[in-house]
Amino acid sequence: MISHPDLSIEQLQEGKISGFETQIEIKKTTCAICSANCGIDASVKDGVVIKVEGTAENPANKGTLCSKGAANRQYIYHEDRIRTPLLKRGGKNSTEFEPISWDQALDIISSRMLEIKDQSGPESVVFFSGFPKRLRPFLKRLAHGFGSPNYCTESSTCFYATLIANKLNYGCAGEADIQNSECLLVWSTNPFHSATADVSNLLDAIDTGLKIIEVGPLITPLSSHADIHLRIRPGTSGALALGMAHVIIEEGLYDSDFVNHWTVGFDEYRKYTKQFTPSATEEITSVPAASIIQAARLYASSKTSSLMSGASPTVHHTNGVQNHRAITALIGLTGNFDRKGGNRVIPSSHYGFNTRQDEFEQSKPWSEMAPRIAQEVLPVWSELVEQAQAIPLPAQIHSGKPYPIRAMLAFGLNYRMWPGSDNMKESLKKLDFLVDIDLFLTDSAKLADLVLPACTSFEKNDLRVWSPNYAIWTEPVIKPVGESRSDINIIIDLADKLGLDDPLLKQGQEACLDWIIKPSGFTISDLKAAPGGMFLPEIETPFFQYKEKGFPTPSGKMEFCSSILKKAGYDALPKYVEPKHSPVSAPEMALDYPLILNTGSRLPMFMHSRTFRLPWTRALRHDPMADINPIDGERRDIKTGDTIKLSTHRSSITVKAHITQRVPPGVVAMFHAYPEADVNLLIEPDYCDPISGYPGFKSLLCEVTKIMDD
Ligand SMILES: Nc1nc2c(c(=O)[nH]1)N[C@H]1C(S)=C(S)[C@@H](COP(=O)(O)OP(=O)(O)OC[C@H]3O[C@@H](n4cnc5c(=O)[nH]c(N)nc54)[C@H](O)[C@@H]3O)O[C@H]1N2
Ligand SMILES: Nc1nc2c(c(=O)[nH]1)N[C@H]1C(S)=C(S)[C@@H](COP(=O)(O)OP(=O)(O)OC[C@H]3O[C@@H](n4cnc5c(=O)[nH]c(N)nc54)[C@H](O)[C@@H]3O)O[C@H]1N2
Ligand code: SF4
Ligand SMILES: [Mo]
Repeated sequence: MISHPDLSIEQLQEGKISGFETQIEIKKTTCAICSANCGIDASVKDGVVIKVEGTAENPANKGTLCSKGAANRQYIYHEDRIRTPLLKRGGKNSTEFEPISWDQALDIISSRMLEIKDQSGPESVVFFSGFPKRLRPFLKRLAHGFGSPNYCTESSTCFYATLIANKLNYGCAGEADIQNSECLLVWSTNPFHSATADVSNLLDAIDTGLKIIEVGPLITPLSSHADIHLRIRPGTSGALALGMAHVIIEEGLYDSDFVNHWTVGFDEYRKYTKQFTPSATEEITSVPAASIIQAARLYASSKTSSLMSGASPTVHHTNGVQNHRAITALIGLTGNFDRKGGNRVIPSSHYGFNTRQDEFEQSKPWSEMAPRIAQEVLPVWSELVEQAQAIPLPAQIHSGKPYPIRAMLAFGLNYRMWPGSDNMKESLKKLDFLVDIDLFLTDSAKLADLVLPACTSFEKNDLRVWSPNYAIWTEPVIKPVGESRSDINIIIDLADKLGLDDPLLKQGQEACLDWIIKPSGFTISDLKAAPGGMFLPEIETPFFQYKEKGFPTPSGKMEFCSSILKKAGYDALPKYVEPKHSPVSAPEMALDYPLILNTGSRLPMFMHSRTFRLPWTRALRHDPMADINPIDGERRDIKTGDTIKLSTHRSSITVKAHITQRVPPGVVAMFHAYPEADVNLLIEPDYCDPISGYPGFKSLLCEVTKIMDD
């Protein structure tokens, strides 16, 4: 059949148009460069992806792709892709590898892991997942089956600290019900850069009258749509939230019915907020008092208001959990918890609906395993998060206390994720056995004794569900590059080699997923019938669930004063303390390092460490650049493009200057994970929040100086 009679074969080929004439076939898959997992139409010819486009019928990305997604072919076929298992030759410091077979590799891994388990206990082996998400339930099950409590992930810097804050306040988290809201308080998240697929819905809601209050030091694409933008000094969110609460309480704008019936600790909280007058709050946060009052009134007196915050910017501070508690306390204070147009409670899992994921992954109770890494020093983390905290991992590797950590099986390890990344790198060299499974031979993979090749989303099966009810099961659209394999299949094969008697894992990925999603009422077979994805029956989640069941906190109510924090010896109220290193808390240090360093605010073309190597995305911002306000640039005679030294009291890196109003005066912003200018070298390994263990990536002290060309 001729599909395009008006075009010549040359034209069809040049346009990479699918059809009989060109032998180009469109196959459905997803992009896994970030967690949005946009639907992709991959044009495949002779087993090679020759073009990628967004899937039009996918309700999440609606046919669009971002700059990173458009560069997927450079990602899949990059020369750094690992093509076979690799065994290190010539000792720890060597970077020479020899290709070996999968059988040899899995034999070596299982025998070394079992030997170390025998000698030092299963807890001495760590199971780690970096940014990759979908393998996690399988990896945790493998860790617990092996007997190790030390399954940990990149979530040691992402999302869980906000979850902890929400659990302390409410026992659970509530998502912004934007479509039904009159006012949206966007507290430090920039979806235009970090979640591009979500932006069209947000813009639609703004078009139909949604009021926006944006909180954040940086100017973002949202700022031009915002009714109010509070350009806060980094690390002072807690004070701003308490200041808004002060206005709301003093002006009687709070929901007294909710507060009286459903909260504990309100009197202490009310008393505490008294000191956060608008002018005192301005003094701390740099936000004008009048704007604080205006924002508090708009948020509290709109008929419905919701709060949207990011997974990390409010908690990448040494005072992060308490800051985030203060922010989300505003939801309860104004009666916007679990109501239409407020913040609603929806089932949480990697799959977006009710599943048996928890049962699947926690295959052994904590009481039957050794304590997790840093369990004693982070009791609240250990009580509220069902995995180990990875940030203190290098400290335990170095000290061997309370027990030695000797081996690590890591999927997607990037030592530049850790504050004091050189310290993490050194600790990895001390391990007796390190395995890294990655797509690319990264600087971290080069430290491993054995490296295994993982494959991309284009080369494997995957289950993905977009909230609230669109799901896809993908088949591989091309053969795996080289001998690479899917992470989940690697885990399943390893479980077998390790002799784990796990009847579920033995049945393979599909059977495991079917077991996990059983409560949803659909199966993988159902999804196979719809290659581009399908709508599932929408689950009605009722509002005001707490009125039936109470809050899942120790008191059964929302806790302005947290009983869990009190028991663990922390402040029960969401008390504001300065970041450990700020111009206020460390004036001596600020003499030499007067600027505030804010690291890792997202740039649209970079995804942590992953897309620097892609020519298209790298070309959009070739050099590592620090954003500096014109006032600070002028004072130091620094112009855009100048080579500068960005320093903290710990270390310094060389970058280019980018003079921009995007950052307020006194603040320097720098993206993280650049291989040649790693900003995490500038941060102390223990510069962390005492409750969550999260690093203070977004508020510390620095200086920039021009490097004179010879
Ligand atoms: N392109 C791209 N997208 C990504 C990622 C990526 O690396 N690249 N990473 C993904 C991941 S893992 C995450 S966690 C999300 C994060 O994505 P977002 O939640 O959007 O977080 P950021 O971009 O770090 O910061 C958003 C805003 O927070 C504000 N902010 C920064 N510091 C402070 C502060 O100290 N106080 C206050 N109140 N506000 C502050 C700034 O104004 C900034 O614009 O992005 C995800 N999406
Ligand atoms: N200074 C500073 N540091 C930060 C942050 C910050 O804002 N500032 N943000 C923090 C946050 S929020 C996060 S989430 C972390 C991100 O933490 P990282 O884990 O460092 O994230 P990535 O660099 O995206 O991915 C890690 C590795 O996973 C590999 N990988 C990708 N896909 C796959 C796959 O399917 N399988 C396997 N096996 N490997 C894969 C990649 O190639 C890469 O080498 O960084 C944190 N670090
Ligand atoms: S937002 Fe971009 S990188 Fe993320 S999944 Fe979509 S296309 Fe891929
Ligand atoms: Mo993150």
